[in-house]
Amino acid sequence: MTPTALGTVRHDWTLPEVMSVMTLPLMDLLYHAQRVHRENHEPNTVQMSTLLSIKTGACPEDCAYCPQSVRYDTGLEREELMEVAAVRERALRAREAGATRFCMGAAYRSPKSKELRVIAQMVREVSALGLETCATLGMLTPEQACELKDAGLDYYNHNLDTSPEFYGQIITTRTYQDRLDTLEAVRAADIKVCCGGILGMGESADDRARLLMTLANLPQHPESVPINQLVQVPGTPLDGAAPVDPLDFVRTIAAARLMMPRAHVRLSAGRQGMSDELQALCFLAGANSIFYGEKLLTTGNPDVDRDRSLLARLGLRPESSPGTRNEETAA
Ligand code: SAM
Ligand code: DTB
Ligand code: SF4
Repeated sequence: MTPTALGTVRHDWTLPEVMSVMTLPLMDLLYHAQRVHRENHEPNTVQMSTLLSIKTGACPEDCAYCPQSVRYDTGLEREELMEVAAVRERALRAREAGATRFCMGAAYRSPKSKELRVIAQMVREVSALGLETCATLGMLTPEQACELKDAGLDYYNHNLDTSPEFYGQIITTRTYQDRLDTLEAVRAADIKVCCGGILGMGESADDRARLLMTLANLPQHPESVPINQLVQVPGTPLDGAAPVDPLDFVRTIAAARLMMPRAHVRLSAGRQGMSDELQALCFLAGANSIFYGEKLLTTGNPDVDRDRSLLARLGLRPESSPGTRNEETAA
C-alpha cells in the first residue's frame, strides 16, 4: 500500500495491510496520521464527553478487566439505578464544566424493559439540556434500540474490546457475535455507534491489528472509536497484566485514525496514568476526543483543572457541539 493511499474510507482491510501500517517507522506513521486527521477534522479541537455510572456493580458478566462484575471482589459498592432528577443534575454540572456529550453507563448484561423506560426518560431530560446523549447498557434488542432512538439518544457505546481471536480469554458470558448483533441493532435504529476496545490485557500486536480490522471492516465505520488503556483494578483477573508499551498505544491510535479517517478517536480510560507528553503524542496521532471529569464509571480520570491546563499547554480547544445546541450550551 502506498502511503498516499492511507486515509481513504475502506471496509476491506487485510491483516498484512493493517500490520504494515502499524509497523511503519513511527515518524512516518505520525506524519500520515496527522495529515489524514487534518483532511477530515478541524485541527486542534477535542470533543469532550462526561461519563456517569447510572447503575453500578453486581453485573452478572465475567469481563476479566471489569471492577463491576459480581464475580470479582473489588470492594466496589453496588448502587441501584439512579433517579432521573439526579442524573439530570449531574448532566447539568457536566455541561457547566464544558462537556458537550453526556454518557450514561449501566452495569447490565442487557437492560430489562422496566429499566429501559427509566433510562429513556433520562435521555430525554439530558437531551433537553442541549447535550449530546450517549448510553452504554450492554446488549440491546432491535426494539430496545428503537425505544432509545425515540427518546432522542444520539450515540450508543458498545465495545468489541479486543480481537475475535483473543476475546474468549477475556469474556465467556457473551460472544463476539452477540456484540456484533447489538451494534447492528443500534445502526438499524439510526443511532450513532461508539465502538472500540481496550489495550493492555495481554493481547498481541496481531490482536490489536485484528480489533482495528474488525472495526474498520464493519459495513459503516463507528462515528466514535474509544481506545482504552486497561485500568488495573485489584481483585479483577487482569490486575497485574503486563502494561502496553506507550508507543504501541500511540501506534494503535494512529492506525485507528488512518483506517477510520472520519471517526472521532477517543483517548479513553487510562489517561490518569499518562504523562501530558504521552497524551500529546496521542493527539498528534489523531485522537480528538476524551472523557472529561474526575471519574470514568468507577475509577479515576484526570480532574478538570489538570485537563484544562493540558489543553491550554497544547493549544487545543474543546469542540463545540453540533447545530444550535451550542447556543443553548453557551447561554
Ligand atoms: N455493561 C455494559 C457493557 O459492558 O457493554 C456497559 C458498561 S462497560 C463498563 C463499558 C466498557 O468499559 C467495556 O466494554 C470496556 O471496554 C470498558 N471498561 C470496563 N472496565 C474497564 C477497565 N478496567 N479499563 C478499561 N476499560 C474498561
Ligand atoms: C469506553 O470505551 N470506556 C468507558 C466508556 N466506554 C463507557 C468506560 C471506561 C471504564 C473504566 C473503568 C471504570 O471506571 O469502571
Ligand atoms: Fe458487566 Fe459491562 Fe463490566 Fe462486563 S464490562 S462486567 S458487562 S459492567
